[in-house]
Amino acid sequence: MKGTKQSKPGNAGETHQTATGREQRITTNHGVPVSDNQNSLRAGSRGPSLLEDFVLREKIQHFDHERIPERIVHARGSAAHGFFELTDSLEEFTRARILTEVGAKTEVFTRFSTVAGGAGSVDTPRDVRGFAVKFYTKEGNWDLVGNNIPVFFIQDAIKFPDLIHAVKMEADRGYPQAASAHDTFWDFVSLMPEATHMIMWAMSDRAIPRSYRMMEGFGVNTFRLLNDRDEATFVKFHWRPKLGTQSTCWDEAVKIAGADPDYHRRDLYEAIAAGDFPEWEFGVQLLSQKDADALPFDILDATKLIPEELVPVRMVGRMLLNRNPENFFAETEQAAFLPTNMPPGIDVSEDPLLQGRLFSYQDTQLSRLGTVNFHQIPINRAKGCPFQNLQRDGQMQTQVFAGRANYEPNSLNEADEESGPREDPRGGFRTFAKDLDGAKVRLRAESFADHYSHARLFFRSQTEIEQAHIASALAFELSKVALEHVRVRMLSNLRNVDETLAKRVAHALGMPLPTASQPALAPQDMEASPALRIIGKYPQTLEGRTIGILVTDGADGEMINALKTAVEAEGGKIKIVAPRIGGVSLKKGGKLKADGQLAGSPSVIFDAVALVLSEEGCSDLLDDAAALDFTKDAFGHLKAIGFSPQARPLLEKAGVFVDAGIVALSDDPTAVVEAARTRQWDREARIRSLA
Ligand code: HDE
Repeated sequence: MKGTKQSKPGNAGETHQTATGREQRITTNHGVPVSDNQNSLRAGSRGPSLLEDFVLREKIQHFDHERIPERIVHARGSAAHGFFELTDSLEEFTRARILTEVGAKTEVFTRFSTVAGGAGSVDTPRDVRGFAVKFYTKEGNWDLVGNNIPVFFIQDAIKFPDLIHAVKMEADRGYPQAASAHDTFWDFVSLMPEATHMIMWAMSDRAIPRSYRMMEGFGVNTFRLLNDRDEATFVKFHWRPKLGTQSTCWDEAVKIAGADPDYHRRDLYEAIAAGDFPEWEFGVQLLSQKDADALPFDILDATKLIPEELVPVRMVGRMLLNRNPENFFAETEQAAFLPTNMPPGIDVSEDPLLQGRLFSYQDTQLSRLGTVNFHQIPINRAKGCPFQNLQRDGQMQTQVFAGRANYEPNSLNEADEESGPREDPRGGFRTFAKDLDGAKVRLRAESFADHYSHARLFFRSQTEIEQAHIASALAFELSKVALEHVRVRMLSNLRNVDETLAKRVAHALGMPLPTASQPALAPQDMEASPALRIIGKYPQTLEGRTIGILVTDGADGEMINALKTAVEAEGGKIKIVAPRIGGVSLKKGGKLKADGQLAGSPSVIFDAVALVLSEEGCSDLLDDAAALDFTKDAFGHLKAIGFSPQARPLLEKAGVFVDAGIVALSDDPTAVVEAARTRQWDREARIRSLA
């Protein structure tokens, strides 16, 4: 039998030493050592493979089954480990120890996600973002499964499958992926006026975040806190990012999708790996039943928010994410978040959206993770408080429960046998004893009938720039809707939100303004809530921001160094972009390594840029579309641009005109730092026609 043995270089010995010095050899799943991981067993060196080869079969069979169904919503996500620390006790309102033990640190696992796209879709579509936190508390897991938008599209869980069917790729054609700009989504929401408030948020810059680290989080639904005396207080949960809430520009988000589909995933992973741990403050809005009754809307209706100006957000804790998962599948993919995971002292409200969620999340894990024992997967296991009950068996049971005590009550202890755990009437989870009466009905409460006041409140609370972005996003999305009657219906609804908004969108679409639709309840004007804005609120800092420096051969190394020092001193990062990945030769000699090659590192992936070019280098770049796009896009996306004097011709060819964000580096290479702390909002009206 002729043939040679194919083996991997460096793997010639019988065993392999790992980095930690442990001797390791490959085995089958059942522990049998494998002698050859390169060649399958075959009849002769060129003959067919043999069924007998259990090593090959096991390996391929495992591979064939390595995927599990992706989440039906929120399929694409990224997560990190960290901790939660309470800074202010809520003892008066709750007996949940996680909210009463000031200074105690509780492990968390937090997953951020998009909603509509599949697991392999891009990170930057216009979409809501999931913000799910699993707290491993001493009294069992608490999953606060929220979003980056405090309200929702629908009031009743029974409409959720319709909403998701409508937004996901259309049933016959299988597209568009991860996009709401299509017929079926707008058909559905235009027929569901209750969605209008959420539409305002989804069309705002909140739906195109700059980073997972720069998003607010909200529990959305109203929950209850229960104290020792079982007295209830309504609560809304909030997360506030330390870096402020920041967004991309729409054109930028679209281009990032091509330049780096993993933009948010990479950003989170790299920040944590570099020790820039993202942090959020944790806050609560607390309301008694009396407070709730005094509000002009129903707090059980998830399409409404409670303006902070009416009920302030009390900051009581913080969350720091400081460890990346070691295995994406085992941790991020297998994490199962359930709104029903609540420690004693936290309880649900009668919000009909939340009520449906209480069923769905537990249920969906059965098809996703395949077993009722998904709570035994390490990422889902209660850590602060090991679970013990009398549930037994089931697929993938990993625990070996000893003894006969799998039922209760029992008196096995009287025979000196293990008798198993017992209920805890005082310390265990208790439900708020809400008085209920009334007939069984399928009715939407009258207090849910106002569909436009909060949409109006949100729109009118925005800055002018943010209003223009909402109007433009509506015009963009509706322009992708081929069914004209859907566009008309949406415009009719918008007239109930704000007359000028409807006019602007109609004008941008080139359509006449239709008559307003008839609202179930006439919208009310509410006091504007500046807290709902983003612009003007985030901290002016380079923390979390990256400056891309485009360099060529002959670039001024001292200028680059001075800029680098200034940026890093403020907590920012720089990345060197060069025409070739090998880097460039500097003016005074020496090489500068590149972090990215120009064509693969467009300016959309940076927060600000600098062009540090030599005269010859600049002249070469004048005919390079990548260099022109780098410059033009940085300008178009309202970014600061620092430049060496030799870079002027490139700026001119790219159509850049001078404003506060265009900064010469010749006198002071650090001069661009101030402008790089934010976007140049004032530039926008001069370069883009917004609706
Ligand atoms: Fe979810 N949602 N949802 N949702 N949701 C899921 O559960 C559902 C809603 C949210 O990172 C699913 O484990 C219903 C609101 C997040 O793993 C599923 C309704 C909010 C995540 C499900 C809602 C959310 C999910 C799919 C209407 C903000 C990702 C996979 C009644 C408060 C969690 C899974 C993660 C995931 C059902 C509405 C947030 C199908 C029925 C409102 C962040 O069970």
